[in-house]
Amino acid sequence: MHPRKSLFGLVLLVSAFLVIGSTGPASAGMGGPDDFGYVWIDSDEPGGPTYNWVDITGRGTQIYMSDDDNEPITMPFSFHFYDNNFSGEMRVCSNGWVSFTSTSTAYSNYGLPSSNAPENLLAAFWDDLNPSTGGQIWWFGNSDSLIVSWIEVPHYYQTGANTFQIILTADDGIHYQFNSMSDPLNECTVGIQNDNQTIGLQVAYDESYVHNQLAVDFLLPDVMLFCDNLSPQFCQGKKFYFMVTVNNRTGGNISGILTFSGYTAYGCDPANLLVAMGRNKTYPAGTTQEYYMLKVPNSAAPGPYSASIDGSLSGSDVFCCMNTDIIDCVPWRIGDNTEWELVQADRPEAILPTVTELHQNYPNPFNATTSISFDLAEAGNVSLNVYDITGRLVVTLVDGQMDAGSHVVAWDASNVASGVYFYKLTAGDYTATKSMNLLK
Ligand SMILES: [Ca+2]
Ligand SMILES: [Ca+2]
Repeated sequence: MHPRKSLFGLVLLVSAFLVIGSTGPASAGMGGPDDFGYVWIDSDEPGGPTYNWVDITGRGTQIYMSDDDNEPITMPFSFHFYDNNFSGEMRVCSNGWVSFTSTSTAYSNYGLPSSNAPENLLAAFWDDLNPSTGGQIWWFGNSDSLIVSWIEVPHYYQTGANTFQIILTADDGIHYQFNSMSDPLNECTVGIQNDNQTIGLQVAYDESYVHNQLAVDFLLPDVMLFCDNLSPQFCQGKKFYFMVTVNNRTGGNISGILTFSGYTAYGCDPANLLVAMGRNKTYPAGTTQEYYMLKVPNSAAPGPYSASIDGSLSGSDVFCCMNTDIIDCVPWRIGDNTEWELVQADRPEAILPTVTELHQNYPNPFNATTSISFDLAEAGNVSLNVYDITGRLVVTLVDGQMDAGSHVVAWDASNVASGVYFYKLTAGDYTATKSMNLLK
């Protein structure tokens, strides 16, 4: 199962995260994602980075630092980190961290994320270090990489000697390497944090993790899914708008089945699942944005609800969750909508389906709710009926005028027996019938 998170309140909501590999608790050598999508993996983990110390002493520039000092260095390339693209100057703090912006000299380390920790933070070994009593700090930059190395820098209380480095690469790679480290090793923070100090990825905080000849990489996976709730609340019988953003960095198309779900509580907890509608999706390389509307049935009681998008795109599991409220809107237009329905929303440049087509229901077999999707090339009178194996009409799901576009209708079959059922779409001259299997 995907971890589920309840992240936001009632106003404009943004939530995204992506899960790669194991989705259970982080093992010792990998972790994340954070709420932006960064994950980390170390050289002790299969598939992790290789430790390969880069010696820049004598090749780069020494930074002469006092205790609790912060000095600028020059970035040789721009660097994308969380929501920002940084260039120009960045900052080095003597206490084992760098930042794209912070001139703090913080020596007391915190877990991440934290409003007490510097913003835009890359903390390799954030602890109270003191280069005024020993060791050296160097930096080096070229078109490929920017490296900051602490060489035999002791703790504040003049014990030990710590040699480690932070390497940023021009392709937005983040690497920490630990060459030779000294006790105490369980009083530091290792991790990263974003600009407003609300999202961070903690590798270690005041625990024994760092050891000699260790490398840690931070990665932003190739496929990310974001969902943005565009409606602060939705009304019974009305529409709930949201935007889906897919960031595909694979260089090619990605495909999979995404399931759009609604829940009867905050947090997108599967235990509160109300309706789920699967859609086959393909996204090209780059960023794709789609607008959707979820039509809420008149019967939905006011209260907290959530919606999610869940699935796998070319092997990468994706998930995002939106919380919202259903409220009793005034005036309430009775009859506006009686079923949950997912529609890819109109945009001025929206491309409507060129053919009318009935799709296979999803899931199938099912117990006891399934979704039937169909495309309408033009607006018109539409009926969608469900029949049992003897041809008897079981239920009419749609009977009336519908807009052109893609439509999804849910059927709750909890009141009928297991068996094969047929659903028939009639739209203008188009008719099609498909079968589905109810298994209780
Ligand atoms: Ca210090
Ligand atoms: Ca400490």
